[in-house]
Amino acid sequence: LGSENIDTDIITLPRFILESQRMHKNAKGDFSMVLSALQYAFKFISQTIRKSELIHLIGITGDTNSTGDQQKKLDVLGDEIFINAMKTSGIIRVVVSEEQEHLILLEGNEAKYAICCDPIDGSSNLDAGVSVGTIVSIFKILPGSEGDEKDVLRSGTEMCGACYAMYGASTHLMVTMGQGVDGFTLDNNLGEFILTYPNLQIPANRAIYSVNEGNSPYWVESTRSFIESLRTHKVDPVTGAETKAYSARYVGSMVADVHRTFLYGGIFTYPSDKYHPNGKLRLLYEAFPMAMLVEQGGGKAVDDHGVRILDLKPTHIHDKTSIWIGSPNEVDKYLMHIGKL
Ligand code: AHM
Ligand code: MG
Repeated sequence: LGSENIDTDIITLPRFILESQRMHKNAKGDFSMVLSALQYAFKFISQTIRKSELIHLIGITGDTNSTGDQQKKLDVLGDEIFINAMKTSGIIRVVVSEEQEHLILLEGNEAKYAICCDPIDGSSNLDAGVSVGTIVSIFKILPGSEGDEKDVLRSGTEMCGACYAMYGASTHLMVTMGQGVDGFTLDNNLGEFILTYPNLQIPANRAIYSVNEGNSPYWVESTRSFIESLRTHKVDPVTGAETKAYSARYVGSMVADVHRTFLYGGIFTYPSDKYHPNGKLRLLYEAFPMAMLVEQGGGKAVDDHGVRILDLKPTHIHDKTSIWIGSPNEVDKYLMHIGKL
């Protein structure tokens, strides 16, 4: 590239945060401090994952986490990096992490925000170098609270923001503060996230479905028949018009599968089945943040019964839910199939 091709007026995440803050007259800059701590965590985890093989961090530790999964060394490290980064904010008092059985109170910080996170989601893919990510939901601490479970055991509609970072060929960061979704790409040389997807909108339709089809013998009938209908080549009996069967795509990292769905359209699901009666994904730090981001981008997210994900309310910090998420028209097809539309 000649120097004349270099864009010298890029929007970095700090600039974006400052400009958004100026547009909101009452903003005190608190949310900026939260985002700044988060982006530091994402950069640190991104760097650590990229050099993991070289510094022998792949492989299992032998311990299990709160939900019984085997922990990877990188899971442990990602969790540590994340929690320490939240301490630097000064205003995040509560942290819920997939890797910690109990909620963490950051006593030295003011009781203003609560963060729920999956520090490294999709970690079964790590040793193969396949994309993983960090998923985060953000709540404001309730008035009068010094920080405890009731600050996060709330409906998804009460979140004030959500984001995920995906550590793929590049590191992407998708953020919502409740007014649309903006996407950033990490420039490793500058060490900054650069605005690359302003006001991201999910395509309204796309013939792609994403599910672990290996679980199909254990699905309930409505899930089985719906996925079957997507796989069917259809011919209109009157017009003869043909509709091709959907394509299947499944990475096995929720962040990567939802990110692709966000950019290309389609539907991603982890439904309930015989062995996962409430699905597999966690409400507070997997389903909620992804549902808020996708809704803010014009998409939809519901559970097996057609209930809007953001209207659910956890009773325990590690609760799970089934989820159907993606393009509005694709999720509507599922809702029609189960008679909820
Ligand atoms: P993890 O948080 O332990 O990594 O598990 C969550 C992951 C999701 O990223 C992904 O959608 C799902 O598990 C894949 O599960 P499966 O291997 O059963 O298809
Ligand atoms: Mg996870």
